[in-house]
Amino acid sequence: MDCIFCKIVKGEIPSKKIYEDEKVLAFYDVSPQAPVHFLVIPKEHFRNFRDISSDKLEIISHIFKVIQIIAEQLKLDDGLRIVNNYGKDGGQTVDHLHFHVLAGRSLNWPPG
Ligand code: DGP
Repeated sequence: MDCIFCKIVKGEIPSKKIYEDEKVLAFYDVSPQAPVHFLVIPKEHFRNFRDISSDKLEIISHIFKVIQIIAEQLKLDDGLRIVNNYGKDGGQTVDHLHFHVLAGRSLNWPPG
């Protein structure tokens, strides 16, 4: 499958990894929008959050557990933002489910 993030999971495209286990990979975004900006992805290919069948939804809680672990490791105690862009209007550009985690500066709300 021609998916950039599947290639990152397989090591075919290099990435700056923060965390990895059997289900999930976290790595720094190539185009950071904040001093800290990383992505957390399932290793299994889901196109987006709506592509996850009910019996596999536990991957979402696992991803949030991983974000808790990384927030602790990186000491992101002043706050952070978790973002999932979905579809054309949501600004999704890579069709492999991913959560952005942004931190290290005060973030604007609402987003543009
Ligand atoms: P989104 O617009 O929500 O689909 O975000 C996709 C993000 O993926 C975007 O912030 C840039 C990042 N990205 C795309 N290609 C690569 C890559 O090859 N390596 C890394 N580290 N990040 C990538």
